[in-house]
Amino acid sequence: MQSKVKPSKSIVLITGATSGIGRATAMRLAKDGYRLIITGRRTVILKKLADYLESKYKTDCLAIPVDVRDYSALKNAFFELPDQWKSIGILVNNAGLAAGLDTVQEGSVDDWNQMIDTNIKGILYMTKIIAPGMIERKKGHIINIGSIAGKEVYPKGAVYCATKNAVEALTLGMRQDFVPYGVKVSSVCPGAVETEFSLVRFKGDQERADKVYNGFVPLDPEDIADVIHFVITRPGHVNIQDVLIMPTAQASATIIHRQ
Ligand code: NDP
Ligand code: 8X3
Repeated sequence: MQSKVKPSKSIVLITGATSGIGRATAMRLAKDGYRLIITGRRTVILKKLADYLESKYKTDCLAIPVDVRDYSALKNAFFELPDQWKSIGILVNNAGLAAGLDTVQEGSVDDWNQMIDTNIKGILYMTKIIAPGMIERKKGHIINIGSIAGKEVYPKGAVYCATKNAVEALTLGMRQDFVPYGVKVSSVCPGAVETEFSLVRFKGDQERADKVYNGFVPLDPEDIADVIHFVITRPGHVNIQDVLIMPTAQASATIIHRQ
């Protein structure tokens, strides 16, 4: 039976913590005393963040540089965790990206593979590795970062939107699979958040990335971190299934009121 008591602070594993939403979530949760495992591919940035969080918030933080597309590397990293880090209570499947903005007829196969492998398979790999421990302990919470792009499809975004639609389906499927074990599953789905997202999408073209956020106030990654914090701090009997968070100036994937 689930408890009505607020959950105690468990170990939180955040993928893609070197930037944006993942980084802000690590900061928010470290401030609240959670022990963190943070991942990402950029080793130096990741380790710097872990050191910063440990010194500023006096909490334990383990940095694991790894690519979520590499299932063997993930298994090596997470099956060999030191004992004190094994009981992961919360998994935030955040690592993800859009690569390019193109029609299907003009899109790049490499971009498609990168998005599909990171945004879909990355979530599956991480969950397959981490969920069994939660199921065994009959306690845990998986938060998948979806998007408005998982609820709508916009021009030139077919493949990115398909991956985020897949995140919606995976969240619902995991919910069905894990419900007998008391493991919660939630999705947190933002509209436009100003992070490195557009810089990555446009492959380093800063001018093009800046234009995405021109003339309106986008969400900050901290806005999403606050929501994730809310979602994971509900009492045992409450599962927030899905949250859609938009900038006030954004009414849909394509309707943004710019001044
Ligand atoms: P950022 O580009 O700022 O951050 C993305 C993070 O994902 C980085 O830490 C990056 O780390 C990590 N990452 C990317 N690819 C991999 C990989 N193969 N293996 C491991 N880590 C990886 O973008 P956001 O913070 O905006 O994006 C976070 C999530 O939010 C994504 O899933 C995105 O789709 C989603 N989202 C973003 C929105 C926005 O408007 N910004 C809106 C809706 C959803 P590193 O490069 O070090 O590996
Ligand atoms: C990111 C938001 O609208 O750029 O998922 O696809 S959008």
